[in-house]
Amino acid sequence: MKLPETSDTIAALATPPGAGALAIIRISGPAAFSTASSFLAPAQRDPEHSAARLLSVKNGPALVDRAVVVFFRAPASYTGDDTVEITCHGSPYIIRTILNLAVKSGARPAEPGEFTLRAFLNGKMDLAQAEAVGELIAAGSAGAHRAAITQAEGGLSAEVRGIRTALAGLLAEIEARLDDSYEEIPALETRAFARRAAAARGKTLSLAAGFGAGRGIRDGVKVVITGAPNSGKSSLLNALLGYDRAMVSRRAGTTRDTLEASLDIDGFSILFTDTAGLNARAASPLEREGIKRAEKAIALADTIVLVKDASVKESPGDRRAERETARLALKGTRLLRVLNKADLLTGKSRRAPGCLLVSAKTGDGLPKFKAALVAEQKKVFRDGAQAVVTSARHFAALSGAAAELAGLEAVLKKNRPPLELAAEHLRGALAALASLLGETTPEEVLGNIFKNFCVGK
Ligand SMILES: Nc1nc2c(ncn2[C@@H]2O[C@H](COP(=O)(O)OP(=O)(O)OP(=O)(O)O)[C@@H](O)[C@H]2O)c(=O)[nH]1
Ligand SMILES: [Mg+2]
Repeated sequence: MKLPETSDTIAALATPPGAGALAIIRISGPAAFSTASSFLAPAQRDPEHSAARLLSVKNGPALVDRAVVVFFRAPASYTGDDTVEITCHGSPYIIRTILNLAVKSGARPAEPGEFTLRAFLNGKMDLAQAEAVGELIAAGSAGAHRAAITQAEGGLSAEVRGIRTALAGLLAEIEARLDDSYEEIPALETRAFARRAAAARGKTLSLAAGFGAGRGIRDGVKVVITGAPNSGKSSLLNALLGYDRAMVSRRAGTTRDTLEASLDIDGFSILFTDTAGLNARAASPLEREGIKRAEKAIALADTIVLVKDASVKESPGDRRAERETARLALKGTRLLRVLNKADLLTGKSRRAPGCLLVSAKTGDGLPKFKAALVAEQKKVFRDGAQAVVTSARHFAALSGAAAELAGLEAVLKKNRPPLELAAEHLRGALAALASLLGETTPEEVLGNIFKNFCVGK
């Protein structure tokens, strides 16, 4: 995808479409002031920077609206170019008229994310920060918001820059020796050098490791509830939600289709999927189809909750569910084993180390279970991380850098390490980090990032 032209003037509605009390229209680019002035009265020849003015919007002689207008002079604006923000009444007719007036006097309708793209290209923010703007708007939970605002404020970028500074220092030391044909500089202290490289790799890996939980923080943690028929999966979902979302019955094979429901637990968004019990002897085609859907859901889960009935001995169904889960789950999927129906336990209670004991009926054990569902997400924040990696692009860049650094460490272990090769690995790691910050990112990738933004941002 080609990036849009950046030297012209763009206009767009920044607030959601439809009627509202107020709407904000943004115009940005070299001709933003003259474009806006062409339909504002009194005329604003030399508008004051960042001051709000109540002005008339005129379509020829006709009054369209009275609007609050703020002029931001480059570079002190969101985009870095001259920008005008018009707060008008939120009538679709007024909005359309103002946008038409702007286009008539030379602006063009903005593409999605184009204001933020310009902010990035003008150096107002790096790419990780620009991406965080989109995430901030989309954030639907306290956790997603916290990750996004930290990244927008430059938290992730600062960590990455810290690693980069360390690597640039290492590279300078090697390059000095490569250039030193008279061998005036003492030989490289390989051990100390390798220790510093290892420290940088450690930091890179620990940032990347946050991605497992970070993706769940941003998009919601996908939790799939599975287990043998009748173990109480649907009852457990209902108990967690606090209302009767799923049908429950004494008969095995009640749930057929997968059923989704979301819940906010401690500021993290959890997307539950209740599924048909994994029944080896599924009698009807409907139940078999349900199991197929359950299997699909399991393969997409971040966390699998495997429910067993605590009131009976472990059944072949339980064992089958264990096997199927192990077979279907992707590597890295978290497995939480839950023993349900704790209220029915008698003296000879079923022992199951590593299982959470709960009762969907009485609610016993549910607080602990809920805490376990968000434990990984909570840990990321608790570890004092300044930044959480929530984007696959950032994860890939960090993993790439870490791989180069692993290569560097292998080179340094050699007897008389070849410095050219060490420098190559360092350059590779630096390039990966630069791509995260958007310094070397190809247009194609930029285009893909910004096209997912809303128009007007
Ligand atoms: N005493 C007790 N009964 C429970 C508990 N949880 C579920 N049940 C009962 O167990 C039976 C099965 O519950 P469901 O929630 O339908 O079980 P399920 O695993 O969704 O079953 P399928 O959808 O058929 O696979 C119902 O009669 C529930 O009332 C519990 O914690 N305690
Ligand atoms: Mg069910």
